[in-house]
Amino acid sequence: MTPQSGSDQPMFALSEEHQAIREAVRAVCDAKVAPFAAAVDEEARYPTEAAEALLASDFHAPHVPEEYGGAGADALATVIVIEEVARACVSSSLIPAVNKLGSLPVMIAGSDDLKQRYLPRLAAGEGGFSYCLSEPDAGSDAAAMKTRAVRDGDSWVLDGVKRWITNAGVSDFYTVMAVTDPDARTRGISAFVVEKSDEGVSFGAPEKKLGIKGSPTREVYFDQVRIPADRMIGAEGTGFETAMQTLDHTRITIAAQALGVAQGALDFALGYAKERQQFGRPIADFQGLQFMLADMGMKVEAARQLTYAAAGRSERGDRDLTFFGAAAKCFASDVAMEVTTDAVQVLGGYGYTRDYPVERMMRDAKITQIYEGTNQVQRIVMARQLLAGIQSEL
Ligand code: COS
Repeated sequence: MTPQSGSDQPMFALSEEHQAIREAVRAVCDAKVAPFAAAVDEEARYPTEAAEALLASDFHAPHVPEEYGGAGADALATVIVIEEVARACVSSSLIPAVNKLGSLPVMIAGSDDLKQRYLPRLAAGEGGFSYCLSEPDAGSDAAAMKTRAVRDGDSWVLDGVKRWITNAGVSDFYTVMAVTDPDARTRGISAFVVEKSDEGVSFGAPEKKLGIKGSPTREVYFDQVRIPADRMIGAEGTGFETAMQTLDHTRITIAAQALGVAQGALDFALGYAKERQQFGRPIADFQGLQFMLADMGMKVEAARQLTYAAAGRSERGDRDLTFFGAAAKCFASDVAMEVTTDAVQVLGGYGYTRDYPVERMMRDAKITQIYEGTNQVQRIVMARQLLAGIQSEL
């Protein structure tokens, strides 16, 4: 019997809707994001132009479902949005990526009331959403957090410090993981929504970073922050599980950033190689360069296929999502580092200067190997899934 796909749609191809989303985002990015990327990096300033353009076109938090006033983009469409923004400016791609990261705990485990209270405001652009898990001494070992939440009548009172918080100070809403039972380790952690305007919330100085300089990263301080008990996300003690489930989905958005910046570097290197003349002809004529470009293109495409396959798992909530989320993030970010470094090499001395965008892309790519879990943590996650016998669901 001959296998049939059962539709006119070619197998493993994007739908017309997904292709249309890519074209729409690319048009916005070409006009309103790419032209400011170098200045945003140079001045280490918030990408205001990109933020406004993404909001105006409903790409700032595309994952919010339509029932809450959002664009209702599925996981693959959200990946495409983030990929395309990152192709132009990685700092700007953190706007849709972190809005998903911060709000997903509410979508996964929050009460209907919490969803109604926060998701429409996020969709309308009335406030961004950040995610507060890491602390100065709790990075890879996230469960070692010390931020405390203590029940007092109808309130919880939070005390502690979160570190490496993307869009801290810019976002109005924060998902905060805090210890509610110090004796129960991961089962003694709970998740809460904290607002920037809550008394006792403040922010540290912006970190001086190697890359993604347009995306503010600051500490968040909680000094006796009293919030109503109904701001807890899900049941008491489920915060760590919610945090890990969230990362299963959002590590794919980091893969999308990595894919986007790698594609941006490849596109620039291809154009340059055709223009740049040495020994009386374009350097693209030389096989040594052609082999590099071929490897770059091959790796980008492999990263894309794995990332899109992972997005399908995220959308369906497949059993093998944890493996695929970690694999896509790890693989695509390693590819991004290799491809952006090779792009600098293709441009030679010019690539090493800030007159060209590839050194920025190389610096920006590095963070994708580190945040939302280092690639060493991703390998721990993958190995545990393999050893637990969780098979790929083709
Ligand atoms: N989905 C649902 N539940 C999960 C889960 C997942 N993906 N991963 C872990 N859990 C649950 C486990 O099932 C376990 O529950 P029980 O106690 O009921 O058995 C609990 O969470 C603890 O899991 P585990 O024992 O694996 O926790 P560890 O302390 O060993 O931590 C790692 C595991 C290292 C994977 C985790 O701490 C991690 O991902 N660290 C990196 C954090 C990170 O990405 N930081 C970036 C912050 S965002 S920039």
